[in-house]
Amino acid sequence: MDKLNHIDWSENNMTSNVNKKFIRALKGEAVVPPPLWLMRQAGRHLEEYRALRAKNKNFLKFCYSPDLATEATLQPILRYGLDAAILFSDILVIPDALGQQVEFVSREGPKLDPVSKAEDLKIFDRSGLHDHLAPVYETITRIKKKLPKETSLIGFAGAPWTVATYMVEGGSSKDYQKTRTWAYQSPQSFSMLIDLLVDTTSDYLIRQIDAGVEAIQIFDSWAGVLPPGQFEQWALAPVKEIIRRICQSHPDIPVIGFPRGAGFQYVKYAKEAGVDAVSLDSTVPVEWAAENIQPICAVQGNLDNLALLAGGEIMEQEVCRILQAFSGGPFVFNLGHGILPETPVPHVERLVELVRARSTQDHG
Ligand code: 1CP
Repeated sequence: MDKLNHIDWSENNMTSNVNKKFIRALKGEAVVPPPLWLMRQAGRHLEEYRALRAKNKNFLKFCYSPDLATEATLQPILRYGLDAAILFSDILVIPDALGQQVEFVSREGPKLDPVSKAEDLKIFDRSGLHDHLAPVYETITRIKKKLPKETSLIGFAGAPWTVATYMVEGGSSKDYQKTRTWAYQSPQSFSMLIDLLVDTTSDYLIRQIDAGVEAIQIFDSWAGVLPPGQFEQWALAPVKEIIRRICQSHPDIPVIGFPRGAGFQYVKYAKEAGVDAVSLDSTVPVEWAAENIQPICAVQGNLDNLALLAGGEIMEQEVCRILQAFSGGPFVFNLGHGILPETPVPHVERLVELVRARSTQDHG
């Protein structure tokens, strides 16, 4: 890992955030070459992660172990020297902290004891939220002590809509039928669940910032299944309210919104949610986004995670296309969705090399 020699590993704590490449790009600067991080950069594509994870079979316990979560967060930084680290945790710690039964079953994914009506929400108890999530805040403190000083730390949460789908469906879903039917048939009672998630998610993110994260990403992985009116009500409005609350106490912390699959609605979201940046999934045409979104806010994305998995010439072409389209404005290089576990490490190394090798002239 010779390439790490140039990195300054002195304590990250006292460094001003605003000079970091990643933060500058989120605040609207066209940084060349663009800062780079990858969704799910920590995780199963790394053998060191698989080895660490083998030490704790229970995924939630793993997330709540400051030692293990700190190490998992730092692993991709050590290996690739990326511009931002993302806190190792999961979006489902919120239902877990509220008292819903949550379990991660190996090879099947998350399983929750589902809720389906207003009455069911009575089991949720916000009083112990921060005690339950204290290990996450402790993890942030530890990461900050170990992170290279030019690397930013991203905190995150799931958007209320996406977290609600897991709480109502009882796990991953193909059609979100239960959640969407509840939202159509009884919007008042469904909004009680969304409001609860707005309250807890805002508090949780504010605590993450207090503990030291320098930017926030809000993952709305399943926003794309909502038609326009529903998107506005259940994806856009709750995220807007969370960002309003974050801004009240921390006006300078940049927020990235990721309404995955939002299509044309990305524009409305970029204009109205209060985000500093939007993360674009791989279906968004880059020229369209450069013209219609980049003038509103910074953009992040949008390499197809399967192009990264495939590697070779096609990956190189795709990386070039994205860099060319976005090089004139504020941009953070990333994938359109998380790294797949089967992705070979040399493909990621090549990607980092390609993005870093770019200069303004290359795009001229
Ligand atoms: O076996 C394992 O080790 C678990 C695999 C895994 C990992 C590495 C899960 C289970 N979660 C995570 C970590 C994680 N999750 C991170 C931090 C690591 C990083 O990004 O480097 C983050 C930001 C998340 C966010 C997350 N969890 C999202 C939103 C982003 C996205 O990918 O859309 C979602 C939807 C989840 C839920 C989740 N967590 C894990 C699984 C299997 C699932 C279900 C995914 C699905 O329904 O398709």
